[in-house]
Amino acid sequence: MLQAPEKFQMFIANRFEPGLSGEQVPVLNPSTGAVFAQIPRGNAADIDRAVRAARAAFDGEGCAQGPWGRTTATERGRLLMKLSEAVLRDQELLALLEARDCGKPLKQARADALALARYFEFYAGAADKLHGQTLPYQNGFTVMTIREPHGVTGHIIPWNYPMQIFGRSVGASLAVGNACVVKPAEDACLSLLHVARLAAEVGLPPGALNIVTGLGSEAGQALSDHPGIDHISFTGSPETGRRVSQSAAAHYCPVTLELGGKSPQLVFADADLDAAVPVLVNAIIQNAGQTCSAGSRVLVEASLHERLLERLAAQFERLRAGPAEQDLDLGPLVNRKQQQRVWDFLSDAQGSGIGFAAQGSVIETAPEAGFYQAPVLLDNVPAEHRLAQEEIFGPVLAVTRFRDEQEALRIANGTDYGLVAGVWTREGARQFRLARQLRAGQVFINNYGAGGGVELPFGGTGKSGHGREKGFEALYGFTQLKTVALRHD
Ligand code: TXE
Repeated sequence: MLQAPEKFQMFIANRFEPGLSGEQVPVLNPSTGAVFAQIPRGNAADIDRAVRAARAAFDGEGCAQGPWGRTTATERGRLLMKLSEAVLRDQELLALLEARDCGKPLKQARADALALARYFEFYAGAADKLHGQTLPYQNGFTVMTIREPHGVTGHIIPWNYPMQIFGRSVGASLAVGNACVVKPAEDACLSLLHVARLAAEVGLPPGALNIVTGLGSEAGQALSDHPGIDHISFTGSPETGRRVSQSAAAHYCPVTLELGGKSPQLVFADADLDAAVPVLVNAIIQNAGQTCSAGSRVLVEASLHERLLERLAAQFERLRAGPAEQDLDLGPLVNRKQQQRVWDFLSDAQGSGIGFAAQGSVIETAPEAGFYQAPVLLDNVPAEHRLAQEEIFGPVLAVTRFRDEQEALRIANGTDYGLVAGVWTREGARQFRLARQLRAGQVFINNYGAGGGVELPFGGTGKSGHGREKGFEALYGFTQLKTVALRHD
């Protein structure tokens, strides 16, 4: 018997609510293509209610601060620590929700839940360690700087790593005392609604965290337009990022943008291939290539090309994609649109005579209506071709040859993006030279962290966006600096 789709609700001021329009958005399981849940189709009025709840938590009435605005840094740290523990307790449930909602293999979904707990833990510890300074000035003055929260922050979260991106942005923002309004992606919000339940359970006051579900063009747009929002952090496509920036600019709202990349890994002839090959492969198949920091280009020194290609091809041939719960190398892509996008790039490769050097497979029992894509290794992709220039966001790795270090650098820096880069070489001076010259927010030498750990600042340049999230650095972005000059002579 067919089960009716489960109905989820949005979260405003610590209450789950259906949304004012009463309309729903269907939620598909990417592993089967079937609808299994519904979420409220939030609109501008729902966003407005959420912003008001957040403002009441932060500002309170009249001149008094609200219950969240009044919390001390230590209290916020303790709450975040409790939230981290609650996430760990419910890790398996969160992983199952995420696997069903986004198609992630279970081990990836579990790792994401663990990372979410780790973000809350990290920012719990950081909450009361964000200091201002005292500054030398004229005689008879004491001058200090104070880091203050923006007030109410908006968070537009994509579907590829909902828990991790929520953790890095909402965790840091709550730690410094902002109240948050979150608009998760329509394709992936169920795990975050459970985290909201946990936030209320551990004692976050009503309005400190609000989640409005719905479509990007409606709820997301309304959030970026809302004048009650004091800062927006957005992760998603460059096109939507630009639109969000334009809307925010209309009310002078600062924006942090993380817009993905076309991250290169440079492999020189002296590289340790045993160490490099599994990392190169994982950097493109993790989350089926739907990772902003995916290592989607391998640039290889010509003399190593044949040997490296052989080893990459051998690994690609063994990769298998299948339903999330089977926990194979890859799950499905998130939706039909993403699958079509990858197909378009691959047919372009065929049309341009770019060779498929190797392909993995989709297991035979995978449901036909699921959004599967076998991993593909493309060889000799010209550096100017759109396959080497544009973000595919699927399990497609483009290999391009270079003659020498200068050419490698030119190709690596030759896209509009600049998020992450990897370098594989044993030569020390070259490691340093490239670390300095590569246009990227993160450079990994003889490893590749796909964004790195919770502790490492992350963000890009150019079309990859601006601002830094993660690590202690994120706390600066979620605060503004006030200078106080006190005259006492
Ligand atoms: O992104 P969108 P899409 C890239 C990746 C992918 C492509 C398209 O290349 O193939 O973008 O994905 C919300 N105002 N990345 O179409 O539209 C939307 O609801 C405010 C890279 O899914 O940018 C979702 O919550 N918000 C990336 C979020 O924006 C709006 C992760 C992202 O959706 C909005 C995802 C609007 N007008 C995609 N329209 C990364 N950097 O990791 C949509 N949204």
